[in-house]
Amino acid sequence: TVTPNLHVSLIGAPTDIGAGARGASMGPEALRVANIVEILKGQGLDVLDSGNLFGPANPWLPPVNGYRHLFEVAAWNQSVHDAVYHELQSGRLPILMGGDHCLGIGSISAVARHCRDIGKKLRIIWLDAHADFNTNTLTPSGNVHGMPVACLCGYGPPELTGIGGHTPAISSTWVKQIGIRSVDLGEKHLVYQEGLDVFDMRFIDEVGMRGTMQAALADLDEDTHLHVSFDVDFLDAELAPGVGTTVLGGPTYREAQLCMEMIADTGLMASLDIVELNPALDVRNQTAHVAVDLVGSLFGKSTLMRRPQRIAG
Ligand code: B3U
Ligand code: MN
Ligand code: MN
Repeated sequence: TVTPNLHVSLIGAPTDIGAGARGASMGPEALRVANIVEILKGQGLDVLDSGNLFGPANPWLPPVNGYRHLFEVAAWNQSVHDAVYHELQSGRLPILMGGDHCLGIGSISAVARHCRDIGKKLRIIWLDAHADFNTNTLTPSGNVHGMPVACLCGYGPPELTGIGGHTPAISSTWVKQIGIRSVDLGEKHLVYQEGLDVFDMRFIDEVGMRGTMQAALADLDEDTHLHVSFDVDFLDAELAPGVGTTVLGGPTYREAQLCMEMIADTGLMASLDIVELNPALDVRNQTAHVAVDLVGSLFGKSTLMRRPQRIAG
C-alpha cells in the first residue's frame, strides 16, 4: 500500500529569467499571500517554508544562439536542482514555487537523480497549455520556458541537459502532458518524433477529464515517484488570467479539480512545481488563489470522504 509523504517543503525561486513577460518572479510571494502554507497545514501536512533561493537578476536581453539569458537560466536551475535534491534526500516532498517554467529543468533533473539513487520508477504529469519542447533552432522566441521538456530529454545545451549529472535526465516516455493547446510547428514535429504522450485539449474534449487522467495515470505502480509540473497557464485563460501566455480553451475549474483529485487518489505524488504565475498580470491575486485551491486538491482536499470503490474503475 502507498503512504503519501506528509512532510512538504516550499522552495521559492523568484525569477522570470526564462519567460517572455516580466513578473513571474513575484510568483512565490503571491502564492504565500494566497495562503499556500495555511491551506496545506489545514489539510494536516507538515509544511516547511524554506524561503526563497537567490540568483542573477534578469538583464532582459535578446536571444544569443537561440537562447535568452542562458547563463542566468543555468545558474537559477543549478540552485533549484540543489534545493530540490536536498529536500528529497531529507525525505521531504519539495514544492517548487516559480518562477517561470524553465525551472522545471533543475527541479526534474533533481527528481530524476533521486529516483536513480533509490531505484524508483519516475513518471511526470506535465500540466500545461504548451508542450515546452522547443530547441534553440525551433524556438520562435528564444525563451527557455518553452524548452524545459526538450532539455530534460537531452535536446538542449550541456549547461542545461547535464544539471542532474546524467544526460538525458529523463526518457520522453515518462512524460504525460495534459491540457496542451499551443505547440509551434517545428516543436510539433519533435514532439511527434519523440513519441511524447500528449493528452491535448482535443483528447480532453472527446474523452473527458476522467478518461484522460485514467489514461495518463495508467502505468503507475506502488514503486513510482510521481512528479507534477503545474504550469498555471494549463488553466483556461478566463479562470487564470495571471500568467504570461494565456491560451483560450483550457480546462475549466471543475475539470482542473477532477484532474488534481485523480492525481491525489494515486497517493504517489512525491514532488511538485507550481510555475508561470505572474502577479503583474493578475487581477487581485485571483489566479494565485485558484492555483492554491487546486494544489490543495492535489494533496487530497475534497468535498467528502469517499469509499474507495466509488472512485475506482
Ligand atoms: N511555444 C512558445 C510559447 C510558450 C511556451 N511556453 C510558454 N510560452 N509559456 C515559445 O516561446 O516557446
Ligand atoms: Mn510550461
Ligand atoms: Mn505554458
